[in-house]
Amino acid sequence: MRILSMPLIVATLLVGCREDPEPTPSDSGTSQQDSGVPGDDAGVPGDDAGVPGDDAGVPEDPLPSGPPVPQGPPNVPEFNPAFPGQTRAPAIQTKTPIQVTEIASGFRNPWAIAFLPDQRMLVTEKATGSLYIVTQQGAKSPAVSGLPAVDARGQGGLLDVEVSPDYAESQRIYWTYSEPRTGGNGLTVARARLVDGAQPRVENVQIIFRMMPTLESTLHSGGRMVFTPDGKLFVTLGERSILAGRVQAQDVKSHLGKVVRINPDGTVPQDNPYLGNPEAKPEIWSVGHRNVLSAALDSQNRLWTVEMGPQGGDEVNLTEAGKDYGWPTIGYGEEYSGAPIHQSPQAPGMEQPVYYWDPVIAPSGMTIYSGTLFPEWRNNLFIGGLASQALVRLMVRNDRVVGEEHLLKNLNARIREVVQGPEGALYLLTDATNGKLLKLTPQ
Ligand SMILES: [Ca+2]
Repeated sequence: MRILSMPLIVATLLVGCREDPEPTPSDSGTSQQDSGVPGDDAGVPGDDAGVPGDDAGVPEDPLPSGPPVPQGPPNVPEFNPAFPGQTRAPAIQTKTPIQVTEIASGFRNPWAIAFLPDQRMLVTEKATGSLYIVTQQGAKSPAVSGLPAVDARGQGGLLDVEVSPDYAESQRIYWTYSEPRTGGNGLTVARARLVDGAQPRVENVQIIFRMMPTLESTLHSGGRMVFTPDGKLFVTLGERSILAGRVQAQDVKSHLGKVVRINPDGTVPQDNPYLGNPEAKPEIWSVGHRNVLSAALDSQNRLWTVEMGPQGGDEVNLTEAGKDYGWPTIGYGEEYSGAPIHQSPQAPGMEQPVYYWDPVIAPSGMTIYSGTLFPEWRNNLFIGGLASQALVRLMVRNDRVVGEEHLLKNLNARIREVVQGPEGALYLLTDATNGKLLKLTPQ
């Protein structure tokens, strides 16, 4: 394990991070143009935003003001935000000096981290379909045996992993993957008992959810999972990118382009929002998503998601039961070819994102900070940025984004995953053929 201050780690991390596979169209976003013009001021909240913060009774600092994070011009300048602060919030800067520690490296395109009760980590590798147990000192187990085969092409492979809330009794873990199937592939959720030890394995593998219908596509798998304190499991899904899938994002007879909510055994909670519609897939929680790659609960246990949008259309959504988040009918972006997708970014009956990026950050992974190591980060959203090669921090007040920061730009690394460890540090994975597991603590 190496402990490096921010300037020193740059040289270390430059090695290997340029070996990335060619980004897929929806990952590629825009090239980074830090010298670009700040853009218009549409995202700057006005003086009317002097709202109380999340923590009642705690005096808040004044809301940030000033220019946004430097970024290129918008891809779709003709679309205007629905409200002030919906994009290009004022740039903010973390005051606490950050120490970046490299715990381990040599992961081939790692995707997700989950913490075991003893602070060891489960780490998935997307393309190899391998799962590892990694200690805080960086020791990596042999690959856990017994996981089913994955369709590793494109954005498929082994994706998220979660530790069951009752792990101490059950030793259960959950994972998502692109499952090879007759007629194509699809996002599947499995669970099993982890048998720990020198040669770890899983036993009693059970498939608890299959995204349907099966289609032949290597794109837009979604795949993030979030357990809730009331014992439910959210799973985020994509619409497979191909036209046959994209149109199903609005179709409740299909799982494509949805967030779903299931019980941990795969059965349907009896308060799910579409149970009154006999044609609807009963697992559906929300509709109209493109490719949801980030999900986390806030301090009120509400589900926030970030979805990979088209060119100029990544969005943050407060993802509520039975609501329609618009894709592909509305949105702020355009096709990567530059062709228009939407007549308008807004429509009655469809939800507006809390925030969007044009140009995109290419999001993946998210945590909402609740630790004590960085008090200034409390309740902030942290989102991994792929094309943006940044850890994106959003300051939120009253469900509006009031400040944005792009951290770790000097690493020049695609950030795939960000999770908060039990002690309040942030843990990251970089997306590269030599992917790294990093830890952020105060210096
Ligand atoms: Ca949307």
